[in-house]
Amino acid sequence: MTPDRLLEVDYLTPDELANCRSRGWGDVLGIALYAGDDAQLDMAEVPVARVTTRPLGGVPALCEVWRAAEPLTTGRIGLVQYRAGRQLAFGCVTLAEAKAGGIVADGAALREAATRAYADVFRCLKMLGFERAIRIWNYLPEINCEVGGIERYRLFNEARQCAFQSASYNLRGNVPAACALGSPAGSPLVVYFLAGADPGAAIENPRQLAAYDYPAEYGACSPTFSRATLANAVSGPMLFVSGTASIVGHRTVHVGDVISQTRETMANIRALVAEANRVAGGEPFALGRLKYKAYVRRPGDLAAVAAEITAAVQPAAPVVYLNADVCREDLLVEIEAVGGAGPGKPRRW
Ligand code: 3EB
Repeated sequence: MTPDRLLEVDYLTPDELANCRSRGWGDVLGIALYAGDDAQLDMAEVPVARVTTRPLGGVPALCEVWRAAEPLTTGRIGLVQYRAGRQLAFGCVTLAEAKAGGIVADGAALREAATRAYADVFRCLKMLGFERAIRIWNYLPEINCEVGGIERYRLFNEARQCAFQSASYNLRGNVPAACALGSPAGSPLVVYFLAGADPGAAIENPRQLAAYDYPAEYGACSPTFSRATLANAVSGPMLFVSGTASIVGHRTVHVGDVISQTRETMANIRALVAEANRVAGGEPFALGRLKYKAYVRRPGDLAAVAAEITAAVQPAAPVVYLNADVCREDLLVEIEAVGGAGPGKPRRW
C-alpha cells in the first residue's frame, strides 16, 4: 500500500507501529519517538529521532511516522542519520552537550552542540542535493534555564542563526518552519528535519511579527524560522505549521491564562491557514484537515487545552499531546500542525 500522496504522517503508539511490521519499513522515511525513557524501537533501516519529551494522557510513547511514496535509501553524513529519495529527505541528530565540548554550566556546551548539529544538518542537505529544509524540529534540555545570565533558548538562537549564516542560508524570508521545545534535564539536544526537492515557500502570519524580526528584548539574535512552509509536494500542496503560541505582534498575550492562550494560538493557526490558502489559491487547507501536536507546559492543563483545541477544529482532527517547556517562560502552550489538501481522512495502518 502506498500513501495517497507523496508524503504522509501518522501518530502511532509503538505497539501500533510494531503491528505494521509485516508490511516492512520500505516506505518509512523517518520516525520521531517521543518517550520519557528509552522505549524500544529497533529499526536498522529507518532513522529514529529519540525525543525525551513525554506524551500526555496516559500514553507512554508516541511515534510520529513519516512515510514517502518513492524509493528510499538510508545513510549517515557526519552526525546526521538520514533516509532520502529524490523528492524527500528526513534526517536527525542527537548530541549530548557534554560530548560537544565546552562547559555545560556556562552554556558553551549548548552553543557548541547546536553549532555542530546544525553544521552537519546543513552539510547533509547540501550533499543530498536539497536546497534547504522545509521543516526543522528542535528539542533542548532545560530550555528556560539561565546560564551565565542568558536563557538557554536564547543561546540556542545565537548558535542557530550563526549556523544559518555560515552555511550561506537566508536569515529572513524563505527560512524553514520550525519549533523549539524543552526536554528534561540531562537529555541530549535533538534536531530533526524534513527536506524536499520542492523546498516550499515560507508563509508568515498577518497577526504576528515575523520571528526573525523580533526586537532585541527577546534575545540578541532573533530565532530563524518562518511561521509555516507551503510545499507543493508532487501529489498536492502540503502545509507545515511551525510551533505556534499565544503571541500577537511580538508580545505574549494572556499571561497565566491557559484557556485564552490556547484560543489565541488556534486563532493564529486559523490566520495562517487563511494566509496559506490565499498564497496557494483556492481553499486547499482547512483547520479540520490538519494533524496537530500540542505541547503543554503544565500536565494539569491537558484537559483545558484539549477542550479548546477540539472546539476550534470542528470536525475533529487528530491531536497528540506532549509535556514540554515552551521557549518563553510565560507561554503555557504551543501547537504545531501539518496537513495536505483534500479530504485527508485519518488513516490507520
Ligand atoms: C514563537 O512564536 C514561539 O525557535 O524555532 C515557535 C516556533 C517558537 C519555533 C523556534 C520558537 C521556534 O516565538 C516560540
